[in-house]
Amino acid sequence: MAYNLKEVMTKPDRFTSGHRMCAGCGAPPVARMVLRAVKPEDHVVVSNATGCMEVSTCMYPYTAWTDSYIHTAFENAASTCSGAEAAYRSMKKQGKLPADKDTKFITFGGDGGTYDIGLQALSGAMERGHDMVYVCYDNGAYMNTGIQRSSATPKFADTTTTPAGSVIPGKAQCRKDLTSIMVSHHIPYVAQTLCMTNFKDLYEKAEKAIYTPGPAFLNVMAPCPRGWGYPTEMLMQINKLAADTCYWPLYEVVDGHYKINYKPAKKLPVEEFLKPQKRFKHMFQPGNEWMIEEFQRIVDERWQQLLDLEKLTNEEQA
Ligand SMILES: Cc1ncc(C[n+]2csc(CCOP(=O)(O)OP(=O)(O)O)c2C)c(N)n1
Ligand code: SF4
Ligand SMILES: [Mg+2]
Repeated sequence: MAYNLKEVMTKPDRFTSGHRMCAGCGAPPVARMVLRAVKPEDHVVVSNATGCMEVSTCMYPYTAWTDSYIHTAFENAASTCSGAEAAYRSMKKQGKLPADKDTKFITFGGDGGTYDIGLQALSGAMERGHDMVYVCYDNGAYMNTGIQRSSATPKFADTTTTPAGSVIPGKAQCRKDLTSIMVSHHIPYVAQTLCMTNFKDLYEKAEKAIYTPGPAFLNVMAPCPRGWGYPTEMLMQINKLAADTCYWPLYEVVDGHYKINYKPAKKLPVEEFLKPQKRFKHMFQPGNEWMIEEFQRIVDERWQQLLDLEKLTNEEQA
């Protein structure tokens, strides 16, 4: 059925308002739209790694989650989810749970909890083939504890552990390409997305991830106004600029075949994405033009690689 935002918005909120995440934060719409993709009759077990999303949404005795919810430590969010999935499967076999009731297993983790600390658990759960979805909301730093760099932080970003100044130009290393790492696990569904175009891309990818049997991984860019330094009302513009500059390409990999879901009619220079963000302010100082040039080169190379992969993996199929 064609995507219809009005219909999607009438579905019950499984991630409710009243949470304490900041205004202009990119993470709450991710959780809300992913869970909207669950059929109303299905039940969900959510496992959530510690981080902004966890600490701000379930402050006892309140919770923003209407499904079963497990707060897990940083390093084992995926193991917790895969363990719950295995337990449900076993209980169904033993007749302890109704065979006709469908439960979906979804993990939410930040980039620190996913790219870095929980990577081993994530890799294991995906490789073992559990029927679950892992959603990384990537805000490019350990935001909850004060904006420390992670392996998802882009090169040159100013963070509290990579302060841009006369000694270093912000983060020295390139960001890890976790989506590619997950593709290398040869799981049925891997996708990268963000909130734009009335949430269509995110919703449709969440639906595919949740209803494709076996493991699936979604990497969702989720800007943070505190750590990125943009005005709160710019959230959706920042998302759009990330896609239009090809900084954050929207693509999916189904059984090894790449599909780029959004090819901007006019690919914008990456400055357009960098400029509204204070974490990249130093890149616009006279003498630092080389930083923007290098950032652009990295973005262009990765975009070209994706175009090549799309061509290559679909030629093979033809
Ligand atoms: C093993 C461990 N190390 C450190 C912490 C402290 N800690 C809690 S949340 C957090 C940052 C989480 O970063 P990320 O996963 O990117 O989520 P975000 O806060 O950015 O949403 C840290 C370092 C912890 N809870 N457990
Ligand atoms: S600090 Fe950033 S990631 Fe955390 S709730 Fe606020 S805006 Fe969201
Ligand atoms: Mg983070």
